[in-house]
Amino acid sequence: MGKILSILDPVTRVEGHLRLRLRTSDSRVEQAMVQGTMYRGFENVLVGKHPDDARIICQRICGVCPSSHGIAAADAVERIAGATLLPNAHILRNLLLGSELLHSHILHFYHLCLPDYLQMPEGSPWGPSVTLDRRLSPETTDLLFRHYLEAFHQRKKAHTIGALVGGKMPHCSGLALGGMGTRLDSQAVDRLAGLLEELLDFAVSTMIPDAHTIAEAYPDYFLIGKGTGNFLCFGAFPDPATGRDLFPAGFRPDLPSTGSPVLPVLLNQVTESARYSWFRQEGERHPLEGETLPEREKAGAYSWIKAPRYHGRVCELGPYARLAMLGIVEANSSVMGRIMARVTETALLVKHMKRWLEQYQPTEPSLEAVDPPKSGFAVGRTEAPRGGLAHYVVVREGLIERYQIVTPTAWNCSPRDDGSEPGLLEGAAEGTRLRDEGDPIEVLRIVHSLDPCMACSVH
Ligand code: NFE
Ligand code: MG
Repeated sequence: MGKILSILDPVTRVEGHLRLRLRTSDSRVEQAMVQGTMYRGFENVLVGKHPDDARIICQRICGVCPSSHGIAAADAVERIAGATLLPNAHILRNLLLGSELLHSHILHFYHLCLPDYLQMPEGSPWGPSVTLDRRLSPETTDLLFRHYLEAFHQRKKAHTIGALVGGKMPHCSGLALGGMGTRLDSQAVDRLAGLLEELLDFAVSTMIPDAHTIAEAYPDYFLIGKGTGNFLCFGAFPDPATGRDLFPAGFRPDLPSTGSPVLPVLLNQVTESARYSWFRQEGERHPLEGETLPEREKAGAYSWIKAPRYHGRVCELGPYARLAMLGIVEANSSVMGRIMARVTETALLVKHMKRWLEQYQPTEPSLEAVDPPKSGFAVGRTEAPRGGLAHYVVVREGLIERYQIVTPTAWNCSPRDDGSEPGLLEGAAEGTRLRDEGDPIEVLRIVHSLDPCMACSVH
């Protein structure tokens, strides 16, 4: 059989603009090219701005993970200033970030991913439905569709937590240099406790069982869409008393090799390559020396996403990577492995959010104002819903001189690097066997398992 080139554009049920070029041969994906097709330029917008503006401007990178960007931006500037946070500030930021992960994970599982497996109702906004490889009975389909609708209400609860803690949602106003400008009164604490209880119940009694239902019907997807086995986490959710992160930073290479250790991660070992990106750049660059020089006509380039690598390795970031740092998963990732990791993390996180809320002291402050730094550099980091997020910031004479952002979707959906090594999603798709070369549902399921946010990736 000859070679077939298919172009999926736009890939739907992802945030932002993703084009996928597939070359298939003998019912296999021979080559996959993931393209971020929109340029945004936030890194250049930030140059020359006051360092305290970064936490506001960066939240506009995305409506799904604005608090992650705000926290990473604040963290970078606070590190330059040498600031430490009060326990209440850690608690409020953990609740803010946690609400974002909960909202995003429910959105992803029910509204972005489930329609790959479920026959949806005919007509707008559901149809046309996926037609290939549907394995669920009509009764199960009805049940999961009812949960699909219920999930909208659960997402609202997660957003309400973000609004109570951050002042508004999305793009919260409460994040301040040195902590949080918001405070919770006892009424707000009670309301948050109730919302968290309801979300825990939904995660445990509905979301996890629904994911098991899909996994039992599609067990072959534990072998489809495998990553490189290299996992990276930047760390987030510090304990208010000890500072120890719930999701620790780390690098776990070569899973599932036995005894693969969690190695310390050094953010200054990250490089970005732009050989196949529409940017003018010679060789690999450390983000603290990175530039954003768009060049749309560059020969051979095919994406607005740069290609981040750690020690030259193609790494996977996100819920699966976070559980790998905790030793909860020990195997390589896959389509179904990622889906199960995301729902597992949802329940785990709500339990810790309940605990942090109990530690909140309403009479204690949550902010110790910090003078914006005049000069210095630092890497701000956190764990966004889709994985580790790093903001590399240089300040000189009181203004931002350089701002480089490396997002989780840039790691997961990067183009090829200087060595022409495919990005994580590209590699996960290549080699996949297809039932129907004209309708590559397997690839769509691989894409969605990584929950791409192209808006973030092209920032
Ligand atoms: Ni736009 Fe984001 C998350 C970040 S993805 S959603 O999660 O950063 O790269
Ligand atoms: Mg960048």
